[in-house]
Amino acid sequence: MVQWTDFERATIQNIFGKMDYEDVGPAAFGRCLVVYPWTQRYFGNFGNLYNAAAIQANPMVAAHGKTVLRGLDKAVKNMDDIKATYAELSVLHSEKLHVDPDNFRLLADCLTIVVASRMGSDFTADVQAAFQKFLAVVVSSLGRQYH
Ligand code: HNI
Repeated sequence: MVQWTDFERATIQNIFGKMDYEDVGPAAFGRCLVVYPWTQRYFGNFGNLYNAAAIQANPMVAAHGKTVLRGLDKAVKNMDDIKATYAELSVLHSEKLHVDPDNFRLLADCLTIVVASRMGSDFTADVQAAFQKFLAVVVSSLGRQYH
């Protein structure tokens, strides 16, 4: 079971409490599709993903970016049992969507970059440490039902 310090808890709540999902979700997911183009293979029904401009303008990308953040919201609200919270979502990504679990980390890294860019100098090393720890637990929990 993961232990969280008061600082880590407060930092995660604060980041997500202030986050503009409409901005950060599409930006992070879109960035992942651009930087790691093989992740596009799971979104064959999303229409035009031809280049970075098309990806950032694609409404399905924007909608899915927000869906991912709403998924992360569940982990924020259940920080003491992220593993159980994500059991079903892990099965979905593994058995139904067949998403390579290595990709979870790539999306998490893109999210870190977008959050850092939005927070500017407030994204201190301590804040980054808490955020990356949270995302590492998310990534590990999402990969849990793979075998
Ligand atoms: Ni992911 C659907 C959460 C990473 C491919 N994904 C979802 C849904 C949530 C979700 C929530 C909606 C489930 C439902 O409909 O019941 N995904 C998350 C989270 C992460 C993540 C929290 C990591 C931080 N997903 C990824 C990655 C990929 C991915 C890295 C592929 C590269 N996800 C999918 C696909 C779907 C999906 C594909 C179905 C999309 C659709 O609309 O059909």
